[in-house]
Amino acid sequence: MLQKFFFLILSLIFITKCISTESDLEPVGPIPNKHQSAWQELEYYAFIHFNMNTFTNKEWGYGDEKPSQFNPTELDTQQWARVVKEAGMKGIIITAKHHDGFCLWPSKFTEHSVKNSPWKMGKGDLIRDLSKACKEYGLKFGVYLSPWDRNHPSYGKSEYITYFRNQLRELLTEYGEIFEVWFDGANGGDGFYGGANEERRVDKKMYYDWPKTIELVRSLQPQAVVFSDAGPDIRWVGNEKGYANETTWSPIYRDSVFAGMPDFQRFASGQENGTHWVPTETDVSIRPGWYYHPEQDDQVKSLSKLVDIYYNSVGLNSSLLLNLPVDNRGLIHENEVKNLKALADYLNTTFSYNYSKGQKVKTSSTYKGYDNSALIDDDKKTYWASDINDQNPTIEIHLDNPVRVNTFMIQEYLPMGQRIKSFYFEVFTGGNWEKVYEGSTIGNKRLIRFKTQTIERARFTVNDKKAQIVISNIGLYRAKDLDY
Ligand code: FUL
Repeated sequence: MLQKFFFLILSLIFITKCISTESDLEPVGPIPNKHQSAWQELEYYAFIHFNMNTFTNKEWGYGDEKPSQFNPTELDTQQWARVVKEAGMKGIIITAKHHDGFCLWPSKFTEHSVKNSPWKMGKGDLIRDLSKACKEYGLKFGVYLSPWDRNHPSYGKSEYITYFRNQLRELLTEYGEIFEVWFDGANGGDGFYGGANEERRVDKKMYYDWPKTIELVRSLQPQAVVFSDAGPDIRWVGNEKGYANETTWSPIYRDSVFAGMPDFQRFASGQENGTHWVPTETDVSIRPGWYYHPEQDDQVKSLSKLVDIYYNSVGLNSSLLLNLPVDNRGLIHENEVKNLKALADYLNTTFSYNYSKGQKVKTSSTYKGYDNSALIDDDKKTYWASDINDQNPTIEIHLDNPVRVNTFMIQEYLPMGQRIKSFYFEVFTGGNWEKVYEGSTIGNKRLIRFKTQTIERARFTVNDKKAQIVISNIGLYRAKDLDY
């Protein structure tokens, strides 16, 4: 009898232990490392394409340009930093060297640089000026270094890789902290190549020996995230139009992809069961070209287009790298300044007031102590989790008084992995629930737009998920109506 009793007690202890370890909240799939997490907070930052092409009015220089052609007369990196800061962007990535090989810093390893240009009588260093301006304005600073070099005589041979890494070392050791290193997937083709004037194709997967170059970045700037089509830290969104995919998984089977691979687009959505955390970055230019062309002065993207891009990048689990083609005076053009400011005002007005704050939030379940008050505390580090057995978790906002809104925001708590596979969103108005949106993934941030209306409640429901959901924040906003 006593034996049976002991056996029962032991079994009970064993079962309770199993349940409690099984039910502890654990990440699902890959998660961001600390540098990726810091990058994820930036959301919106500037690309600046300014280099030899600005003066030759081209998009891709052949590599035979003369340093004497680089001659900005009013170059002012302080103006760039000020405009970017006032636009609400968090940093700048500059084309230190584009495909034509001209360097914006006086590299020791080539004569094809600012040191042989009339600008500042060859004494200038644009990378230094810009890194200082960024520091002064509290902006992050990043570099684009084109792997393809249509000027260099050794491009295509192993000597060029040494040259490329020497340049990278200069950029990563002489200009302070770098937040992102940007490697373009476009490489190999015809060019000047020191006078050879020929076509040089490279094996995009093998030629650059990327793992070694990435090791170099890690050793010199461990906090920097490395962008290329395929990562390792951040991947390309798959187009240059400013639009992430409706389904955007941050995980990807990273080791099966490489920069410049011809069919990269098929990875644009990421993979639900990917093995590595490699979130997307959406790069798009504010004008049709990446570089400044005077004939495009009246083609700066409008406020409504920029808003649309913002919602479809930042609001679709991506970040927005918006390119500003600095003009041939060396300034961000007035037309850009105007539209960037309009976007900043629009976003500030929209997101400065969260209508769900201080309201009643009801959730279909709550896991352990992860209380749903965390959803409206505007703190990304606190979160609510649904119960393991809750198949279709819901979050409902009950408003004290009806409000006129048109935007819903929701964020998954990324240190627990990306979990939501599909959802829908409803509003309660005039005594009925109305479904206003159906979607798939969430990730860092999902912004949902719907017709401006007065609502009494709002409800987010999960259709399908990888595991119990873990959400850090939600929000309800009213954006000014625009014509799209
Ligand atoms: C592309 C380049 O070829 C363009 O010139 C531009 O720099 C863009 C950001 O990436 O692949």
